[in-house]
Amino acid sequence: MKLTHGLLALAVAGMAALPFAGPAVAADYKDEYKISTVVPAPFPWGIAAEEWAKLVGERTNGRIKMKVYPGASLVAGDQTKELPAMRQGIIDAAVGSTINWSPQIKELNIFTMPFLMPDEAALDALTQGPVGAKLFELVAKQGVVPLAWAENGFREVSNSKRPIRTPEDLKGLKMRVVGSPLFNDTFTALGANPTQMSWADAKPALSTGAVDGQENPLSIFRISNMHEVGQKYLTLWHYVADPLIFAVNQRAFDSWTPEDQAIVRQAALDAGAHGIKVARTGITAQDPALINEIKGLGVEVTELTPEQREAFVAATRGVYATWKDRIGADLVDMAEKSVAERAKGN
Ligand code: X2X
Repeated sequence: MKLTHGLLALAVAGMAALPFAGPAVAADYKDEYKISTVVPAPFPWGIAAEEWAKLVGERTNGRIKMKVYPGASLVAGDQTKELPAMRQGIIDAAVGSTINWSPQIKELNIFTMPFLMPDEAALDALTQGPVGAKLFELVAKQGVVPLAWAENGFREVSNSKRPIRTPEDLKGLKMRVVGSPLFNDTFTALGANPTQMSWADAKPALSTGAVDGQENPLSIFRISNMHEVGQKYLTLWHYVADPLIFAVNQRAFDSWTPEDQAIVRQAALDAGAHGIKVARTGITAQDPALINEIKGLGVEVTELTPEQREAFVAATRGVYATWKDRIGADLVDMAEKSVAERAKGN
């Protein structure tokens, strides 16, 4: 059948009008949105990302399909390239550690400031307070939309040589660290020999003895079976913690309807709350199940007295002062105030 010019024009106009006929149609959407993480479920981090994908799928009736790609596989294992890759749209979304994004956003080093956050309430005071709001502004400037926080956790130190009870015990130990030169400065100040390497390289380096030790949350220590690669000594010193940020590439986010944007944001908040709960299970004196499990694997766990911990604080004060300037004294002051107010129970 031959269409007259008039009819054809009508048909074209009709097609062009379609996207404006109502909320953006699912046909505008990608078949799949890729979420990058470093570790998969059952790590609390992977659980948080899987929960996000699941809730988004359910609540959008499948309009938005998200899939988790762990192992930083979308950036060939180089976890410190995750944020730029998301900015460029090579990956659509991520649940990323502040450590891994700190090469691009120096202010995220705030969570790596040695002994700034004494407990979970302090960590919450930062992420949920003015510091967290400021950091989300900075993340947004990178061309990605930050949505919610989750948690990798307080990072404890382990090694294959001896128990660590004093800074002297770290002397000469080769330590694997990642993401930020602040880690190098901290471990150097403590007399150790730090080496930057990705998570993908960490376990092989520990198993061959190329490095003696590492630092990571207890969930990572346990689930990745660090005891099998010689990590016989573990010290609970809670010196830093890395929260996780849920974020989406700006163009991907903008392509969704406001309704779907709200669903994705709320799903991130809900998945983050769930992930934080999982991340905090079993790692305290009141609820030591995970610590006991690790002890049961033959790992010698050292819990520092407040005096012993103070020696590590003292040894890293110079690093703290240097990095306060680098991060920005205003932001660090704001963080210290948030932590202090939390301590007063405000
Ligand atoms: O590489 C690590 O140590 C890990 C898994 O904790 C992070 O990605 C920050």
